[in-house]
Amino acid sequence: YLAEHERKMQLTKEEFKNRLKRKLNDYYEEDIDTASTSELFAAISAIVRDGYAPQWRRTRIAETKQKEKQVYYFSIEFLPGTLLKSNLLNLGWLKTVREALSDLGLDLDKIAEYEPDMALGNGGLGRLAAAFMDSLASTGYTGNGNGIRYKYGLFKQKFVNGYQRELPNDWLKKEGHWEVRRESKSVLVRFGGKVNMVEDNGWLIPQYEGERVVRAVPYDVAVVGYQDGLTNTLRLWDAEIPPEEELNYPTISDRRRVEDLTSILYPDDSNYEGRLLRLKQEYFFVSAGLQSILDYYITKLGNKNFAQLSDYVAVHINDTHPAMAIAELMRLLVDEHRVDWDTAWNITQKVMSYTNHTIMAEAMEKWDVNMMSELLPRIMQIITEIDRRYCEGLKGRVSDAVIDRTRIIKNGQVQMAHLAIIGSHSVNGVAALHTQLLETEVLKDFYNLYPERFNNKTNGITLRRWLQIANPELSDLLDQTIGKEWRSDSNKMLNFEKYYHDTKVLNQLHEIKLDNKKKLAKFVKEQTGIEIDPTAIFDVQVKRMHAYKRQTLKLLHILKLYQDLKARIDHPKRVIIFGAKAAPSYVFAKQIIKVINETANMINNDPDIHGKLKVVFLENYNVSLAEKIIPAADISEQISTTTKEASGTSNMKLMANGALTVATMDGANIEIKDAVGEENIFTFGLNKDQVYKYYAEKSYHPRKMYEEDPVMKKAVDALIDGTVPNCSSEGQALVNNFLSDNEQFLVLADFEAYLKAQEKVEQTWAQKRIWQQMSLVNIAHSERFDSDKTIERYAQDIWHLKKLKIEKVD
Ligand code: 26V
Repeated sequence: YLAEHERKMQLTKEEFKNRLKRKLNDYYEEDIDTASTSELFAAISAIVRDGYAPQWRRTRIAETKQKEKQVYYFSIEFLPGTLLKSNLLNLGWLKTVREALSDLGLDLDKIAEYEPDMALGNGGLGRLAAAFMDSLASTGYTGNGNGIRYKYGLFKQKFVNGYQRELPNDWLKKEGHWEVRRESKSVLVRFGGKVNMVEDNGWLIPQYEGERVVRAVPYDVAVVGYQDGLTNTLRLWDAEIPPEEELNYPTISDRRRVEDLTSILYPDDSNYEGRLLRLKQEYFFVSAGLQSILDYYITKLGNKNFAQLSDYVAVHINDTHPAMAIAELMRLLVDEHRVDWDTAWNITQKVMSYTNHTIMAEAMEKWDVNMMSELLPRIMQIITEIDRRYCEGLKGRVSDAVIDRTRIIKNGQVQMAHLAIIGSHSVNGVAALHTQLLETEVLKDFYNLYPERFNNKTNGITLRRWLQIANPELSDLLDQTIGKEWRSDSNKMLNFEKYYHDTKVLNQLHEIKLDNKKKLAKFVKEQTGIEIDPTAIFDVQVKRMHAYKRQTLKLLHILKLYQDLKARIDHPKRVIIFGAKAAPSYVFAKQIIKVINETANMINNDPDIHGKLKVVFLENYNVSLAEKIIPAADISEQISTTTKEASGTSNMKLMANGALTVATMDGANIEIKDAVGEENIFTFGLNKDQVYKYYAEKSYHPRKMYEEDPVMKKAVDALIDGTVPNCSSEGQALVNNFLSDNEQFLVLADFEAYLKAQEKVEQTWAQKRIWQQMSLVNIAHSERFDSDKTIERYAQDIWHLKKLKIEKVD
């Protein structure tokens, strides 16, 4: 193993070149000048793995020695993107390696492009989990990720005739993986069969009959902390047939069923479907994770006293998907380790904490009791008992109606959010407004019962990725102005505000943005053939395609601009850039994609408007594409219906890169406004009370708005009067939706206010200096959304962690 100082000091360019030569030779019998990009990538990633190996080992040793409490972040999604550059950055090697490669006539960025995104997540929730992994290691806390090693990541999106097509994302096929298979840490997970309770020494224990046993094999990915951070572990589980059970899986389809367990990531993040395979996945990774935690507790920590478990272990439930952890921990404690129920329940509540990521009713998980009884008979018994005791405990203390509304099992379904709240000591929302809505609306009954459990933890982002890696030019400017300390201490970014009147810095900001826009323009040209002008306003909306996020409001704005330009009403040059995947089964979201693509095609090819407006919908939005788009954005579109976006995180990334936000007062947008001040953001639209008033009074009548507002009418009509070609049925579907009294997202209600906000954008754009000043303020204040800070708050308030001390080794 390399010693610490060796790791840091001795990776000179020469040493790196030697190691590269050696690896290429050992692995492929190639030289640097004959190696392919994939071979170079594999060799460099191997050097990086060697680089963090000693630190990874030392972190593990320190953990067992110091026995500090550890958090296990249970999440059905982790979305790290690519790891080469972030591992290099965190090791402190990025600059050296970039320069060494450049000496050899090689380009690190080109080689890094080879790496497939680790896209084991849909969007915000999975990306947040990855950010938290990075921040835990970087701030010095031992945190472990626990999830699923999906064979196929989130689907690859293609457009064919403007329609979304989904292709498999076979990310494991490529070379140079970061993961390490740890077969010795495998555990067994049981499904189905019958359970009989039998007495054993006065203890009722379950006897299983005819159940299926699956082997969970962990693949560990190192999470390298920044500079002197720790190297933690993201443990992803794969399902295999246990060698000793081979005979019980005689047919191909039997075997296939085991493989299927970890084969696909469900690509829907908005609509709950009670699919059996999903339930299997949830139990699979939860059970495997908890078993390995208890194994570690018993063997490594040498502890059999489970009453102290919460002094050593925190388990975090990321949305409801892992909520079965509560029942599974009860099962392990009561059945396997013979802890009495009350003690076990006490331990479980102290160990577990839960984050809610959405208030959308259609995304709330509820499992059918029959399905669960069949797949997980013992777990269902345990949940039934938890529910029985919950109801009994409240009887006479609160009204029957409250008990009925909050209990876990109702109408033949298991309410997973209720299980998560009842079985844990902390429930948090992901932005101030979201938490407030949980307390006063969505989870009001629970808040009345357990106010002390509720708390807010506004989301954050890894500035390391979104600034240091994605925007090296801006990072350099920060170095030159405020010094380098911001890279490890984001508070220092506030000092950037001191340059508010510094013309030179403001101009540099402008130049950097222009440069990033040129790069993106080149990429857009290569990808789509569309020419875009880097001096135009780059107006960006990147996030999942969803009705509540209202890409449709942006679409209506585009149509209005187009109609103006056709009528010789001038506007500043603008390029609208979308990136968004739709869930494959989400028909309306796919219709929006088709209509936007046809609108783009029409506008981009209309000579009448002299290229003053362009619309670019880039395929396959993912973390890597985000790293290209976000540094080039002038405008950040955050236009969800107020109350619907729990937090949002693209808003934070765009802000950090100097884009100005156009926003409804939803999610974390409110906190962005608080940070930068009203004068440095463009806000608009209905507030939460107005939104709830429409719902309560059923007073939303969009057709009237449409009839009375000729500008709105004209923009909406463009979708059905033949203006936008080749999408009459999809256009009609959008219009029917806009005009329905049941349209929940109130698109037309915000139309006029949105246009006004966009007019203000245009006026500000004309005042270049003011624009740069606003941009500067946004960059400076993005420090507030550093996920290192978010993680400190989780560590203090929820998990009660202490930092690990890593001994320096010579
Ligand atoms: C939900 C569901 C519900 C139906 C079953 C499948 C499934 C899969 C994933 C999800 C997660 C959706 C929740 C989510 O991603 N929420 C987003 O979380 C971000 C991080 O907290 C937050 O910034 C976004 O506002 C919120 O939409």
